Amino acid sequence: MIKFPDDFAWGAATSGPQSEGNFHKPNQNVFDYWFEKKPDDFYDGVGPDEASNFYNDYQKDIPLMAKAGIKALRTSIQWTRLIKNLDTGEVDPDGAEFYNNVINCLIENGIEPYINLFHFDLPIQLYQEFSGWESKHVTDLFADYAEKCFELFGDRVKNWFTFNEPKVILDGEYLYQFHYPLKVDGPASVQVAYNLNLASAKAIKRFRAWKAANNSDAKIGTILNLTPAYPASNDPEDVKAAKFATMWDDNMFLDPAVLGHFPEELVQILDDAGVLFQSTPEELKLIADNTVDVLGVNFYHPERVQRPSVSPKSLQDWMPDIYFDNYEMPGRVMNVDKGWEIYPQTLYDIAINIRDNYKNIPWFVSENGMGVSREERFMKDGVIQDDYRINFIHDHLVQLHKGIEAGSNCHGYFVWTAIDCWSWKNAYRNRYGLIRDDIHTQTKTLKKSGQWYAKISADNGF
Ligand code: BGP
Repeated sequence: MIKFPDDFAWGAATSGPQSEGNFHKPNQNVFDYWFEKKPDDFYDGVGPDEASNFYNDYQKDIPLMAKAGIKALRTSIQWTRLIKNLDTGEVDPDGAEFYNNVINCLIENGIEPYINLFHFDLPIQLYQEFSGWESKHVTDLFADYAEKCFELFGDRVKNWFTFNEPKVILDGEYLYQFHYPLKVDGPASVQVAYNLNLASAKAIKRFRAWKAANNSDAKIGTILNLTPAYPASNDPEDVKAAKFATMWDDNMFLDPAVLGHFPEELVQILDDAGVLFQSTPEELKLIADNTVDVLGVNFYHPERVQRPSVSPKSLQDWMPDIYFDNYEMPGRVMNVDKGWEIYPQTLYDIAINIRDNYKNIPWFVSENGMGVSREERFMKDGVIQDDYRINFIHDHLVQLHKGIEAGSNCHGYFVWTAIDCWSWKNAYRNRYGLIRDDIHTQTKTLKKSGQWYAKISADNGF
């Protein structure tokens, strides 16, 4: 039997914009705005308006999550729901009441709230007025909003997170056009990466001040999607390409968050290319002084990399992928629906990397899961028979356990996701939940994986 540490958190993750639905929300985020303008950009023309109706259903949904063995839920507060006036920071009383109710309901059901402050959902107004994360002013507005959250909910929330997957903001919004504003601007993506690190550090600084004044024992962290790049061969050119990909994809956020500084080699490359971010010594000190207590790691698939096929383009066209090409490893195991490789061993490699190179900081798997389309195919007697998901989670947990046995300081595993939820451009194409949501009737039922998860959570292993 594989046993996890006694205090191991068996959790699940979701986010405000993907679960709540837009009921009574005073402001629009970039996705709400984009959907209103171009609904056809979204799978089946389905937007975030209803999502999984958590806003109306949380009192039913949360006990169901408890039934699936979920003892900690990571979700996010929506900036556009909590803050009514984005210029003055005035709180919306309905928004505050909703999050108070959700947090209380989680605690009453024995579920520890893990609260994240930003899950891709920039208020559109801040994009229109200030160009969003391109602006340092927005980093101050974010810190103001974060502080409001600590004040309102900090008496009960012990685990806070500043951002979910900041790297995806670069990819989606500034490089590969899958999130609004759908720009292609490599140099801007470098500044945005820096500003997101700065925003996180500013929020952490406010948190520490709030914590000291309130005698709190809460912790704060950030959530990164780590996709360590494996080189196609031992050839130095492939190894160099993989090294750059890991620095760009992972270390640009991981190093400042945990070590307090940007990777020197990456800074040099960006400087040589003439695209280094604008920084000040005061900001760099702020980042150095405000590293995280804990790290959340989202993991879905590894990255396979080889040397770039074309020589670097002119500086005007600077894009991070001029230094590497992605490559599909022959014989790889695939999740065909998602187009993602399945390679659980990476979780072990991540565990060892954190142990050896990142101060063995406390961390947890903040997302891991399997998205499958048309899951009704697997319905039998009203229950989705998702053995593929059980196998996926099982195999990742085996590798994670190996990492813990080797001394890595991992204290939890959160499945993406609790209840099938709306996914950005993909809407409901791929389902990830331990609990099925019939979106036509908003009926929610445990899948076979939910029943299995309840057992491993109760047994603290399998
Ligand atoms: C992560 C996000 C989640 C979730 C998940 C699944 O990157 O943090 O919000 O959506 O990926 O990916 P997708 O929904 O694109 O299938």
